[in-house]
Amino acid sequence: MAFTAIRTSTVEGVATITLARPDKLNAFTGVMHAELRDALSAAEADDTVRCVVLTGAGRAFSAGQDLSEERIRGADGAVDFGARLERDYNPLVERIYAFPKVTIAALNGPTAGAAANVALACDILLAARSAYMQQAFARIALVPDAGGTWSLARIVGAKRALALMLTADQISAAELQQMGLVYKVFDDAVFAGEVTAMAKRFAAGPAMTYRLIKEAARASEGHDLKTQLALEANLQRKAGASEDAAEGVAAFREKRAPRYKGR
Ligand code: LHQ
Repeated sequence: MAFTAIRTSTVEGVATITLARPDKLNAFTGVMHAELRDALSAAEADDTVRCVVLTGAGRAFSAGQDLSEERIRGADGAVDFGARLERDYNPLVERIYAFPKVTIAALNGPTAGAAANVALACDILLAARSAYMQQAFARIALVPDAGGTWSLARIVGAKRALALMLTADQISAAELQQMGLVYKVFDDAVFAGEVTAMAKRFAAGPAMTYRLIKEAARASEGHDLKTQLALEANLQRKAGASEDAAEGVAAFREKRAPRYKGR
């Protein structure tokens, strides 16, 4: 596929999708969204892909919506930002959130506006030490979107989430880690290598079990304990019957590394 706003590569089970408009800090456009949809479909359909990494080219992850892109207008001719969300961001966030393979957002630099909340839809966020995240919306008199008003509070608590959204402060990688928004921070010089190492770990892991773990984690958002316990029993039944679980237990007994097949 010939992309213009992103780049993709697949190496050893890891599909890397790179937002690639570095001159504009990888700001999102309609074209970028369309290409992301194609790239995610390709990564989902390719059985050899076990892990997807989303990152940015150049010095930023992404500065969010491209503020110079032509605006969508409603039937009355008025600018309609809601239409942009409904057309592009909302489906993207839902798609990433429910993606059946492990997703990593690799924050290589500034991560602002909608880009921050697209990243938060990924399973694991890794950050370069120089990276920061900014719920930049209020600075330009906009409301946080792309799921931020939902996900932030669930991760950092309601009060901190509201402060992040109202202040639009730039939050350093170290603070992001303290707040639980980012799982690990690596020095810039080793960041790319560390991201690849973690992605490869997932690519060599039990893919079906990862899918079930994600299903359990996502479903828990709306469940009480009793419902979740029942779901866990069902998912464990599936995982326990998998070839990978038999291999995992055998490898443990034989004191060797497991060789997972993803089923
Ligand atoms: C940009 C952008 C950008 C275009 C940097 N657009 N060019 C969703 C749907 C519908 C409607 C509206 O909103 C949304 C949600 C959103 O995401 S709204 C956008 C939220 N994002 C922002 O408000 C962040 C805007 N960017 C910034 O504040 C700064 O660029 C940050 C703080 C991220 C980085 O600052 P610097 O490191 O100083 O870089 P810079 O500002 O010099 O940017 C470099 C270039 O990238 C520059 O272009 P130029 O031609 O002058 O070199 C910027 O204009 C361009 N750029 N963000 N979002």
